[in-house]
Amino acid sequence: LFVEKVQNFILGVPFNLGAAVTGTEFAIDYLFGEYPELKNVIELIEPVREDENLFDKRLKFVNSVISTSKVLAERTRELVTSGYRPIVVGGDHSISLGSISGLLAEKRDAGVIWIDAHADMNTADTSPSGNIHGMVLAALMGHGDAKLTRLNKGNFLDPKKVLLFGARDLDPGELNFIEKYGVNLITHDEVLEMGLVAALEKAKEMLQVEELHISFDLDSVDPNFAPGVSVPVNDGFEKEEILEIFSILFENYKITSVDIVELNPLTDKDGKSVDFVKELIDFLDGVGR
Ligand code: EXY
Ligand code: MN
Ligand code: MN
Ligand code: MN
Repeated sequence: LFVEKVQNFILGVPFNLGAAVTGTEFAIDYLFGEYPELKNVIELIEPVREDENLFDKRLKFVNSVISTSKVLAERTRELVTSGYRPIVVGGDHSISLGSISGLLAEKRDAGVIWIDAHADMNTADTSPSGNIHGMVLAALMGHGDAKLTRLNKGNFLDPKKVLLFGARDLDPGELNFIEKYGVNLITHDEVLEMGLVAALEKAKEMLQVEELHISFDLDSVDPNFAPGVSVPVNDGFEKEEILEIFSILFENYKITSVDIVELNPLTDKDGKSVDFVKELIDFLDGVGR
């Protein structure tokens, strides 16, 4: 059986305005500084700074978030159409509005596994911060402010094709959303109870799709092992567990695309986080052939 060999194509998106804290805009420079060889393999998507004259505290930097995601969506779609597997390295999690919108334009039935301490499922009405990186998954499912939801032109994610994996800090509005729309959820506590392999078996039962996008937020890792993130939460996965999760997902699904987001150089210690991002890129490079 000829197995289609998908070639990875890495995009770097130095962006922080979805997080409204500084740091993730320097993540790609940080990565290049530690690993200069990556300069030859990562194509940059430059952030687009828009006038935020009507600065909306409920949707911080929404114009820049949308404009940057539009550029990323077009490039992601081009790469998927040309048979590549885009690996999108951020930058804060709001950029997934671009990567996943671009994917869905081409692969309408793809599912999404959201490996994250958070759900990123707030709307402008429920968000405690107004930071759009905490709203992006709700928007991709068609919920929230029209400025965010209209980007993927009605190609909304079906909640049944979304799985939150490893969540350990959910807001009340997000819990309501998960209940109301039937979003699949396996919390970090459940993973601890069941064990990782059993949890991934459950994930396979919940997420009945052929093609899968992995949206990996570095804050899903325990901050002791990856402190370099914008919104750290105690406890979390070990780095080896993340590699095991990726391995099993590649066995169980056709992985169309991957996000690796929220690397923040300003909070990293001894290069722990940037080293893990490199380890993950090397893993993907091996499996992508
Ligand atoms: N749930 C909180 C909020 O909506 O502001 C924190 C979100 C953090 C988002 C990071 C990217 O995962
Ligand atoms: Mn996130
Ligand atoms: Mn997070
Ligand atoms: Mn743990």
